[in-house]
Amino acid sequence: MLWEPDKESIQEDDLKQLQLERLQSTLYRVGTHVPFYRKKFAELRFNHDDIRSLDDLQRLPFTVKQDLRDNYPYGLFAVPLRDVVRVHASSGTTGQATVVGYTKNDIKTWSNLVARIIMAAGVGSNDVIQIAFGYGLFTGGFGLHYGSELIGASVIPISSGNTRRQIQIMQDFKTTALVCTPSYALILADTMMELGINPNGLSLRYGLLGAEPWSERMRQEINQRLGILATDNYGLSEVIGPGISGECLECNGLHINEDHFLTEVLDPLTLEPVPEGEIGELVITTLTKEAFPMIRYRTRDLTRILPGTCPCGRSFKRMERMLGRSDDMLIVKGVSLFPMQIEKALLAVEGTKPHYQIIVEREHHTDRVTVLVEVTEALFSDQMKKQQEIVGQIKRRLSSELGVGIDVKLVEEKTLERFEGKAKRVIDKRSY
Ligand code: DLL
Repeated sequence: MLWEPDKESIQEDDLKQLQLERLQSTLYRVGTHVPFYRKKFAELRFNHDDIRSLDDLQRLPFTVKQDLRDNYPYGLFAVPLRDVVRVHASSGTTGQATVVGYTKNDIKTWSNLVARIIMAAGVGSNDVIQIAFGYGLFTGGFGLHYGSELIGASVIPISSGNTRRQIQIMQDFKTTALVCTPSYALILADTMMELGINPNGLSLRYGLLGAEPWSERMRQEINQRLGILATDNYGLSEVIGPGISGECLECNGLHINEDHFLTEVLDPLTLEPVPEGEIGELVITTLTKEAFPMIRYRTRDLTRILPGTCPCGRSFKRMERMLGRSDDMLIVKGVSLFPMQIEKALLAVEGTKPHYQIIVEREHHTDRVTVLVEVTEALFSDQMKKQQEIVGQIKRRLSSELGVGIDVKLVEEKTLERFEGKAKRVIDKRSY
């Protein structure tokens, strides 16, 4: 089902025209109301009227996270604070927090976009949606909440944490759709097992998972263990929060809400567009936001645009599930690799669990990577020989897929840290 069928199946020419008009008005808005952009445009001798085609986008400056920090808290807002009805912020774990704002219209737009994502994931007005994302400055809880209410579903705003209570509520309130991070979905599955609760006895049917990278193998495990159909959805607070892109039931890439966001995939080093279909950094320009428009925001997230059309009827192009962030890229003996590639290789070996940690250390100017991975109880208590065999298998797979040697250690189930929000996979012990 499509939430806005006309808009979600728009023809390419109409979409391009709409994007151009919306881009022109966004540029007018920021050029007039945001000193940061006014200054940048003046430096480039750029006037918002200069945009004649979407290709002219490449003349525009980039916006990066540091620009948000430098303009903390409200410097990049394009409306006076009296028109702002909501503020969210990023946690600031890697630096100063960044603040974003929404007008009444922005909240409407946002709810609508999230409603599209929810419907694309198979969920509708008859569903009971349990939102286990944090409510607060993080955009996950409120973003999914407003979209869920808009489609007329019954919403349980339980927020994150308290896993046993989550399960109790799931049983009592007959939750049909779960909203959380993929890693938290696995914590729920583990806890159900500990409590002797069979997920098939619950009413759960769908999982709308996002906010962190995960692999196809992890999806299969979640689907199988919780008896659900899990889909991926993507977003970031600087751009709007959730609602930028999401998978339909084909589970083959995330449809981008292209009538509201212009996307580019660029080489993170040269900042030139990568050839069609190749992996690069996603750069997003908002087309309809009022309070906090973003021009060419460098997400640092790496993906590629998938070729072809989707049988679901949506005409919006699809991005592949995120490979990781360019900041998370590890360089080991000159080879660049991403945590997601490691996850893929690990989970392809029988007996491994989707709980792992990547430890990076620096020895004699070279990065050394050790992967700790949980394995099934049976395997862990098995003979040394069997364990060595598995380690060998994983190492061979990592080395053939990544082209570099990585140390592997098997650990007992439930020994690695669990996360109620986004999982932290990489522990970087390098001192620069
Ligand atoms: O995580 C927004 C969100 C909430 C998306 C709920 C989906 C569901 P931030 O906290 O600003 O916003 O973090 C954004 O998280 O740049 C990605 O690196 C990562 N991320 C978000 N969704 C996905 C995903 C929210 N589906 C950052 N796959 C982004 C991989 C994701 N990474």
